[in-house]
Amino acid sequence: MCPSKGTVWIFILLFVKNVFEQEGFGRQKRGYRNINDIEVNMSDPLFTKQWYLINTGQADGTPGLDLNVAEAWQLGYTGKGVTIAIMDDGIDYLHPDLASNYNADASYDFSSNDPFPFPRYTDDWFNSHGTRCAGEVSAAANNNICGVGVAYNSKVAGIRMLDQPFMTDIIEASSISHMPQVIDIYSASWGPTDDGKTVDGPRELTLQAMADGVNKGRGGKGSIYVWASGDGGSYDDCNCDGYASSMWTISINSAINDGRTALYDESCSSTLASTFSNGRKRNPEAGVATTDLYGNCTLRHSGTSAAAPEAAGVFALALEANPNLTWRDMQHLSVLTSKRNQLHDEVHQWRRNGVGLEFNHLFGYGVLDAGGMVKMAKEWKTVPERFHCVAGSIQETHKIQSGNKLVLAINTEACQGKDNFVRYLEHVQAVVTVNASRRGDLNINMTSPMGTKSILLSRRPRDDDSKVGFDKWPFMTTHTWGEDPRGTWVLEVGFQGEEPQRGVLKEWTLMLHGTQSAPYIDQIVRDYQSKLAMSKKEELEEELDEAVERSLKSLLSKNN
Ligand SMILES: *[C@@H]1O[C@H](CO)[C@@H](O)[C@H](O)[C@H]1NC(C)=O
Ligand SMILES: *[C@@H]1O[C@H](CO)[C@@H](O)[C@H](O)[C@H]1NC(C)=O
Ligand SMILES: *[C@@H]1O[C@H](CO)[C@@H](O)[C@H](O)[C@H]1NC(C)=O
Ligand SMILES: *[C@@H]1O[C@H](CO)[C@@H](O)[C@H](O)[C@H]1NC(C)=O
Ligand SMILES: *[C@@H]1O[C@H](CO)[C@@H](O)[C@H](O)[C@H]1NC(C)=O
Ligand SMILES: [Ca+2]
Ligand SMILES: [Ca+2]
Ligand SMILES: [Ca+2]
Repeated sequence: MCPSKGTVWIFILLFVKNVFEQEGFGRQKRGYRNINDIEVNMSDPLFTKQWYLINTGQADGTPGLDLNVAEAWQLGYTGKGVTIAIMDDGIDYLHPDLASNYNADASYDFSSNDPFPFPRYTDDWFNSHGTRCAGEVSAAANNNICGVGVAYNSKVAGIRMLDQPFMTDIIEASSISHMPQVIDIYSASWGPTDDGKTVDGPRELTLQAMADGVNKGRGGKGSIYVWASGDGGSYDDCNCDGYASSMWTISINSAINDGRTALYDESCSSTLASTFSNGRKRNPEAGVATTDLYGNCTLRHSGTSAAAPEAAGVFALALEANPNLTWRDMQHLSVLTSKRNQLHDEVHQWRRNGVGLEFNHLFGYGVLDAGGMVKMAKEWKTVPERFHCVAGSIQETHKIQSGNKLVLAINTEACQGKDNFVRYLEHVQAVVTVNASRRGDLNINMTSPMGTKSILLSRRPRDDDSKVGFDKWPFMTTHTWGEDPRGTWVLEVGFQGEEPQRGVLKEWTLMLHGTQSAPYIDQIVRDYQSKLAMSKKEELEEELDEAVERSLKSLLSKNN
């Protein structure tokens, strides 16, 4: 009997994700290097305070809980040839730690329409955000000034766009589509108000700009949009933020230096991965050390704002390792190489999805691992073509009441037999129209045919909207990545909270996005594929074990 490609692939996925954790291999675990073996010596005074780069336990942190940049740097990747734009309140491009890496040609000021995105002065240094973010990505190394950027030889561009009386669709769209053949990565640490009651997202022009970016940017490989998941804390849900929850953005949450969630972290099913931000303790050195306005340095950058640029830096390292990576490759690499490490979320368990990928509702697939990412990026083959399937749609009205949740099912073949069959999932969207006497008390879960439950909407106690509800809102989940979408999807809609509520669901449309052919096989078992196809099940697993181990060895450990 010939095993299906699916079986092979599922097994490989399990293997890839577990290769660092399983016991019994005759080789060293990755990602658990001895801190004393890290031979990175920088003259920058803040370097040893940048625990998010190399965590040796500074500021009461957990040793080893970091971005593993040392490994990527040792392999020679420092961001050369990659440009990252910080879309923010400007950049102090005269800063001695930024000036040498500043890309003036790719910079612009959309807040005051000129080519100089210098921050506007205020007495309280309010407009320091962009400068701090820029330093995390591109601060120069070994120059005795401040610290070191994640991609310290990358170029940074300033796109000033947050500092005007109010935001417009045109400013957002212009920023997001600024020089897409020069800028590789756009980092955004902003979005709708984090008040726990806003439901908002990109408007028409910005949506179009994002779609154009991923389709046409970087010579068609797609602009990489990195987004902070938001600072609304447990009272907000980042799936109500249409920027963070977009499929075209990689949304990044944060962990603090001991692996816990930050108090301002929002959770949602669209977050892909995490990086680091400031601690809960008063210890000033538990913050994010970086450049600050007017040539200064700071130890106190914070928020998921601080997390997104770290991810942009890691992606710059990956792009240097392989400039061919598409916007989707970057998401696949994040899913495969991010680590649970020592992250802990007191509210949501870590779970495995139907193909064995470990995820968490707040941290996504875990913390980015720069070393793991560049090694995999180097050997990466672009994932197969992406397809889109409307798996089903329920458009009758259904009542919802407290104490009596609504359960709906869509049974789907995922467009099998048609050109747009989706067999291996990437993103899944549930487009929902629902109203409620109190929107904030609504909660919505969706379970995939392989049994993975995504929390699409959690209770938001401050949201007392009773009129608008959600109008064709695309709730997104990344949790079912790699799964086979064929079968029955279940949507559960209910109320949580003290007062009895009622509402009406008017639409649930299930949209599947992903590939028809299996990704990764080329990368991992290309030499063994034909042989494997002829093997029997048990032999298959044994052989695959060896094959994968050999391939992975060359793929992942070549440089050790
Ligand atoms: C780092 O480099 C400096 C100057 O080159 C040297 O004095 C110092 O001993 C080095 N430190 C380590 C840990 O290698
Ligand atoms: C910032 O730098 C300026 C000189 O570049 C210095 O005068 C000032 O004291 C610094 N401010 C802080 C808060 O460190
Ligand atoms: C990128 O693509 C080009 C053209 O397809 C190929 O020649 C090159 O080897 C690729 N580079 C990497 C690092 O995969
Ligand atoms: C929800 O929509 C239904 C049908 O359009 C309407 O009858 C009901 O009054 C609405 N409920 C709320 C809370 O807005
Ligand atoms: C959704 O899942 C959460 C977490 O497991 C649970 O607390 C909640 O009751 C569920 N809601 C519905 C409507 O099933
Ligand atoms: Ca420096
Ligand atoms: Ca938010
Ligand atoms: Ca996103």
